[in-house]
Amino acid sequence: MSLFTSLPFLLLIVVTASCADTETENCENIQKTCPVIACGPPGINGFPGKDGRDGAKGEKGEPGQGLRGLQGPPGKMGPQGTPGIPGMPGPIGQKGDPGENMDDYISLATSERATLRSELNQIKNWLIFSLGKRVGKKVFFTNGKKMPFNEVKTLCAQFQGRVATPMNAEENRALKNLVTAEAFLGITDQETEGQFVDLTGRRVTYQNWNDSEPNNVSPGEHCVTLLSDGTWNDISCSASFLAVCEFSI
Ligand SMILES: *[C@@H]1O[C@H](CO)[C@@H](O)[C@H](O)[C@H]1NC(C)=O
Ligand SMILES: [Ca+2]
Ligand SMILES: [Ca+2]
Repeated sequence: MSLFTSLPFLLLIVVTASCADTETENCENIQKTCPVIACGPPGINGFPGKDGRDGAKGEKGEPGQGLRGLQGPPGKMGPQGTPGIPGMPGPIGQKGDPGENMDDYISLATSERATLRSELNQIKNWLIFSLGKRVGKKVFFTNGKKMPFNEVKTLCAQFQGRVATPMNAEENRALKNLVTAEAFLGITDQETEGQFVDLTGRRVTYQNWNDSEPNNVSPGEHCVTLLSDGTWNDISCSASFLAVCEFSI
């Protein structure tokens, strides 16, 4: 609202304030105090002026003092959410402490070894019971086949054994009880006629020849067999007899 347009309204306020003592007061008194204004009948009210400017914003009021209501019951549970993506793997942990006592492992290994040895011995016993003959720390096995002496040597070597070589009467008896046919022994006089050695070249100290053996029948007999009564005979190495091997146990 401009100053000019508001001037008549301001003047009117001044007049009203100055002449507000009594409504019925005579205009002569007004003339004395308001010489500028001509005396006449009062004018009719003008139109209301335009709205004034907005005043300055007031201060924030005090918070209201109404009573707070009681908390309501919990709402219904919502639907289950979808599972999140798996997290990243965590860092590798520190190396753990060493085992409490190495002796535990050693004693475990020792007991396992004892168990294995025991089971292995049991299996050896089954084999000897059904197939072989044990005498001292030696066991005799035969495959029941007949072949020349060189083949018997090769066969026994293939199985980490040796051609059966009785070293005393007990071993000779065990061997005789095993076989059911004439069998080669690991004894020859191939190197020196009449000088019988085992397959390591040692002179044999135990011998059990049949009557009038060894006779080295022409053209020469340089191998030895065990006869059915347990006595020995010198014979040709190229003839075929039962293969029997001996193994250490
Ligand atoms: C042992 O030799 C004797 C006499 O030479 C012979 O009669 C006998 O049959 C031989 N024993 C065996 C088991 O061959
Ligand atoms: Ca001979
Ligand atoms: Ca002979």
